[in-house]
Amino acid sequence: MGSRESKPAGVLDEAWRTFDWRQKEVLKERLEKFTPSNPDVTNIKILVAGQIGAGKSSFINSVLSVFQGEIVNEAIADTSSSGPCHSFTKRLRTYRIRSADADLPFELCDMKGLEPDRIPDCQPDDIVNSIYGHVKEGYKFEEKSIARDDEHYNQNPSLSDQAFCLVYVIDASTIQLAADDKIITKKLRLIRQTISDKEIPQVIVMSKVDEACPLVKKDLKMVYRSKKIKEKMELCSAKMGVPVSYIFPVKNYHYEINTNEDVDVLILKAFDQIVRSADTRQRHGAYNV
Ligand SMILES: Nc1nc2c(ncn2[C@@H]2O[C@H](COP(=O)(O)OP(=O)(O)O)[C@@H](O)[C@H]2O)c(=O)[nH]1
Ligand SMILES: [Mg+2]
Repeated sequence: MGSRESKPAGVLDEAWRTFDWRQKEVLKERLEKFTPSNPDVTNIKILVAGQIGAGKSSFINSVLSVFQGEIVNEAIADTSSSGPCHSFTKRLRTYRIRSADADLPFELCDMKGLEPDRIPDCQPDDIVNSIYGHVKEGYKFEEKSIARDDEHYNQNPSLSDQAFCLVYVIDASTIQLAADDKIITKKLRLIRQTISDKEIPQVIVMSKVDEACPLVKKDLKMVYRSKKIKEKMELCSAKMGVPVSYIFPVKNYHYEINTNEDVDVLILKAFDQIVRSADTRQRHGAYNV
């Protein structure tokens, strides 16, 4: 009361991150024209990790959708078609990003199996092996990690086989202020310890911002003015040890039948940062493993 316009509770006066909602075409075009700066590289591989249900498949679908200009459900179709009897079947799946008329030099790998207590489940070793490029597409993760004589074991991974950005998808609607540490499972911690000397960039995609804040659900543009989202980002940063500038809030496509400008631009902004981080790391050469 008293103010000219009543502002709903939880809305900050100023956006906590400056964001140009009209940059979609600029970002999209830049990514469509992108070529890896290391001439020995044909594509940039990005690993997408996170707990089951966090929104990994939806994020991959959303990136695919933005570039296709229509809703794509490749990654989700894969999970649902495996059916309940095969829900433990976890294969390494890679998704190639395509624009209207060409394949783009980006590959997204859906890393399944970071569920904290599920057995059989893939091993941290296998995820590390996937980062280093030792695991070939289609490999089925088992309880024990990949053997060196397995037909899917790649002895001599090229730069394009190795992943140069690790993306964690974290569900904004379930991050708690309480001292529960579930978002970093023991496995994730182990993986991070193992690769800590490799300087692999890490980007966090904070999904489901619509579910986390009703203001954002009503209007996605409120994402950078929502107090709740700001707090969740800070919490996420503290828990994961990743600077807030490497955390990107998104709403994934999950039930829509058409793409939408606001959803697209947030997805593109996250993806642009992922690609640029990966490219910078890749310029320094392969992991020596
Ligand atoms: N409201 C909302 N739901 C989402 C979002 N992203 C994913 N979901 C839903 O969350 C559930 C799990 O998503 P999924 O991509 O399969 O997670 P995954 O197990 O990490 O691959 C699905 O029911 C999705 O429809 C989002 O940004 N907003
Ligand atoms: Mg999935």
